[in-house]
Amino acid sequence: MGLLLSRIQSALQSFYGTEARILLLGLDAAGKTTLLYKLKLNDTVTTIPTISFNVEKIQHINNVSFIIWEVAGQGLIRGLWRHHHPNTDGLVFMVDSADCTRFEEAKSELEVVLEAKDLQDVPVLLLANKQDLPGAWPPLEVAEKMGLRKLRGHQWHVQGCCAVNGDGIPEAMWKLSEMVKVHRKAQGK
Ligand SMILES: Nc1nc2c(ncn2[C@@H]2O[C@H](COP(=O)(O)OP(=O)(O)OP(=O)(O)O)[C@@H](O)[C@H]2O)c(=O)[nH]1
Ligand SMILES: [Mg+2]
Repeated sequence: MGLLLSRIQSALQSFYGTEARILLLGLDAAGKTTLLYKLKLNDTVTTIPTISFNVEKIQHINNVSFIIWEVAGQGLIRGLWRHHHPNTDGLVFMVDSADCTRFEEAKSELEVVLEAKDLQDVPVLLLANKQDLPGAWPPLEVAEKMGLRKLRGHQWHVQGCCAVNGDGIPEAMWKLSEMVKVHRKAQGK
């Protein structure tokens, strides 16, 4: 009976698509809000630092719709991140690729996030943002600095992007949708 139900559920999912809950984290000023509203409105909005969180539903990309939770990145309020961990299907971690002075801080925060019990196995998309700025580090080097090359037990992908003009975002979201599907399947969902 359980097998039958799960087959019906996966048939319905391929018809209606999957809904994925995505956690969008990163240090303050990495570009998270800019990305969220680029995705939602296809527009570049003027942002102010997020105080708590923003949440938006992004319609189907590759048959997956995303509920994206952007949680504030400022130091004192990073403690909020853990309240958003449960039921996450994918983690997007955003880094300002042009600010190498904060790579170490970003790496430490990512390590803490990846240790969380609720986030074991979740796919990780590293967005090496602000590739338009002079001196931006190449995506693979940002991944190296974030320690992702040594990450085990998670699917991961790094994508260079510019949240302001949208470069790299479609490719990133497509890859995220693929990783979420693999993750869901592995969980038998
Ligand atoms: N040049 C450039 N600037 C960017 C890019 N993405 C974001 N920014 C700018 O970076 C600044 C911070 O962007 P936000 O989107 O507010 O950053 P955030 O990660 O949401 O920050 P918090 O909400 O404080 O955690 C803004 O001035 C954006 O316009 C990018 O790809 N290139
Ligand atoms: Mg923000």
